[in-house]
Amino acid sequence: MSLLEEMSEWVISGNANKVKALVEQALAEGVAPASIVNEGLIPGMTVIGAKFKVNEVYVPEVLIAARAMHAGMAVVKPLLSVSDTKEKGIAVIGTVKGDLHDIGKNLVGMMLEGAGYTVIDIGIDVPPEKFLQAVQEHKPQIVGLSALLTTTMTNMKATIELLKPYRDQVKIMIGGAPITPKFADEIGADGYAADAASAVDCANNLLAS
Ligand code: B12
Repeated sequence: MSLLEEMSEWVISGNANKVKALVEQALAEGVAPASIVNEGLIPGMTVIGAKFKVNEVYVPEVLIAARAMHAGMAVVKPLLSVSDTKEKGIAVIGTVKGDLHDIGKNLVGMMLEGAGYTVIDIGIDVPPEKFLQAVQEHKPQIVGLSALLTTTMTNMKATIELLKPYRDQVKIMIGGAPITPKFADEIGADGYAADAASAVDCANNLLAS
């Protein structure tokens, strides 16, 4: 098994120390930082995403794998030039106003990051105006809105309405336990995904469309 394949395996099994050590070893052996990310770290998260989608692994395993990936990223990130990674685009994500649930949103962020997106997480209880501000500041291609409460779902609609002037530049995807594809349609979102791995597919599809 090559060093990069071994790195992927340790991401999958969530061993942050091993991943960090292998990244350091790879750098010492002259492996390009971009190869470490694109051929070592991201493939590991991709496997975890696929397994999560079919219930072969669950939330804790995804969180542990993401932590291992981050341990490797922390070493290699300062050495990457912007053009080095297979940058997919910028995604701004947040949980809508009134809603404090962030476990699902964080998973979505990690999976997007694992898939090569630059993720700007603007947190929980985010009012529509703050999403607007983030769109103006970061110029993302994707905005992801999360809501876990039936009472806060309506704030997704308010956010989408406020982002109307930017709809030709940004695709909006939504998710959270109470969200349905029908609701996404009704409020004019571009996409919906039921879980974090599907969120990556959704973002990729939206950017390809
Ligand atoms: C953990 C939890 C909490 C924690 C949150 C901790 C945290 N840091 O997030 C705490 C204790 C703080 C909490 C508080 C409350 N909670 Co709560 N909570 C839950 C619980 C048990 C799990 C949610 C969770 O994390 N699931 C795991 C993650 C991985 O799943 P997920 O969030 O659905 O996310 C996945 C997908 O939905 C999707 N996704 C999520 N976001 C996005 C975004 C995008 C863009 C995309 C594409 C996809 C996507 O991908 C994710 C990963 O696969 C749920 C029950 C449940 N089964 O959902 C109740 C639940 C959501 N809570 C509920 C309630 C009522 C509350 C409170 C009002 C309780 C109270 N009386 O105080 C408060 C509200 C606080 C607030 N203002 O937000 C209700 C909501 C009922 C409703 N229909 O509105 C639920 C359903 C429990 C219940 N059966 O009554 N809660």
